[in-house]
Amino acid sequence: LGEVTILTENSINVKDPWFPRHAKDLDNCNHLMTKYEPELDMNHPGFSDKVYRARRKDIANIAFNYKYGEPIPRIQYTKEEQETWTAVFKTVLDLMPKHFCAEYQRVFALLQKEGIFRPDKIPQLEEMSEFLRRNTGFTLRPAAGLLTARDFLASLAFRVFQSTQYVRHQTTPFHTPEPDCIHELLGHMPLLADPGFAQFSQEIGLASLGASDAEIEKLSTVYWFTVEFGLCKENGEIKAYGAGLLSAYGELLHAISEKPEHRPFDPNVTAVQPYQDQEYQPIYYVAESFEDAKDKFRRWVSKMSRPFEVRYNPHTQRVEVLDSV
Ligand code: NLE
Ligand code: FE2
Repeated sequence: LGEVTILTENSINVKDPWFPRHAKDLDNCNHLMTKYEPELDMNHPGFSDKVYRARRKDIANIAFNYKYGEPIPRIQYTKEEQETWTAVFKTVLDLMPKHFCAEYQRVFALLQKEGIFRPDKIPQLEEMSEFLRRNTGFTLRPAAGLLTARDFLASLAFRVFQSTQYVRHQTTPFHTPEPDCIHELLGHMPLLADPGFAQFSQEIGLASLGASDAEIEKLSTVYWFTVEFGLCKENGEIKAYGAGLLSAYGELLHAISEKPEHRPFDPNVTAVQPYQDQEYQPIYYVAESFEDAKDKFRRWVSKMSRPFEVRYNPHTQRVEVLDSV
């Protein structure tokens, strides 16, 4: 008989789990969830659109072939794709002054000033990656679609954000259940250039390295109710900071209306709140501020069961594993 390895019920070697130790190892962290693929999901607006499906395949191949350190290939977006961008961009301009958090608005103005955010042109991931690097050290990698939570969260530990590069189907400009580059660019990118938010994102990522499947589930639930659908207070008013709200105008208006429930963000409670990703959320969690969310998150994460601690070294882009705690 061969060697005996100790496995948890989820096939993770608890003594010595594999996880990426260097940003280069993210070349192996691109496992996809298949539930939203236009090829497989009959309800996808692109299911019966052959041209759209072929386009998605071509763009997905860029992500499959991508290797650490390479520039992200540019995409020639079509006229239809640019029009979809323009439509969403205009709704952001309308809603932003009243409903988006201040940190978002600050970076948005900077992106406009640098000519990266314009109503008539989808930004290239490479230029956005360069912008983020200059602001918080975050960089982008192209992703072919919705990744597994484990792979996606791991990349955040290295201040790497895995971003899709295709555009949602033109028949559904104002809401899509799956990520697309409009959601990534208008929803996620401005806040990834904010230092406090970037750090919060990285801390979720660091907590996920070598975590059990049950813990990954909790971390991705916290991620869902904060980074994707979070609300926060600002001078007594409720503002949106979750990317899934900033890029989808229907859901944003729903989130700040009287219809859904607003609960205070508390990782102990939020982490076990079931969620669905097909329709608008019935519950949103409201943070006092990013600082407060970070503090609460740190206190909660320190109670996780992982038998070691990790630290990111930005000089080497390596995660160092510290001795058992
Ligand atoms: N519903 C968002 C949008 O339409 O932009 C995307 C959410 C991805 C988790
Ligand atoms: Fe997202």
